[in-house]
Amino acid sequence: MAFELEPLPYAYNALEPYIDEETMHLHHDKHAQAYVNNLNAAIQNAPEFGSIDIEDLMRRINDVPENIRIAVRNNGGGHANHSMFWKIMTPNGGGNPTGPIAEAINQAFGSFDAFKAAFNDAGLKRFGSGWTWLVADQNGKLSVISTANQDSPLMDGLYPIMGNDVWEHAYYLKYKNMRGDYLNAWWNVVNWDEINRRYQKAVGK
Ligand code: MN3
Repeated sequence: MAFELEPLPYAYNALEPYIDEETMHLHHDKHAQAYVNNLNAAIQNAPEFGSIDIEDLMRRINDVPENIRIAVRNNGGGHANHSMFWKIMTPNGGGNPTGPIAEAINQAFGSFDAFKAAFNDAGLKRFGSGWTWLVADQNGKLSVISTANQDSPLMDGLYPIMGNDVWEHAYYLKYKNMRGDYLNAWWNVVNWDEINRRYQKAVGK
């Protein structure tokens, strides 16, 4: 058994003009593929971890043998994070949130605008590479956090409802050093249907 990179659920140019085609090719076919390849290489000698769901693997990171734990944390985290990332984006996405997540965001943050500002701020302030997240804890309480590198919120018992990748590979070709512009533009491709699906999975509704 091995982990596999799923194809993008849309064309490489489908998120234009917000995310360019060349970035999507490099990001998915090279960066995301490398996490999968490196993860499979790391678990070669721990095959009991090769046949579990990638999210469960992240939850159980402390059960992974110590000699491969850092490789699994980095590359398994990369695989888990990107598997979510492609799906929570869609052409013709964006706009105001819909469904249960809209209500939950208003309750937790006061308004969609306040939530967006907190999410973008966490992404902007992440020094170096990492992610900005909307997560739910085990009681369903929502918060915005940021993680470094490819660390997954699942390792801390938090469910990643949505996250944006603030590694330079996600935006540098088009946005150069302007991470804030990328963070703002990204809301135009957000897939609220998928985010609602993840929210309901997180809170069991
Ligand atoms: Mn990435």
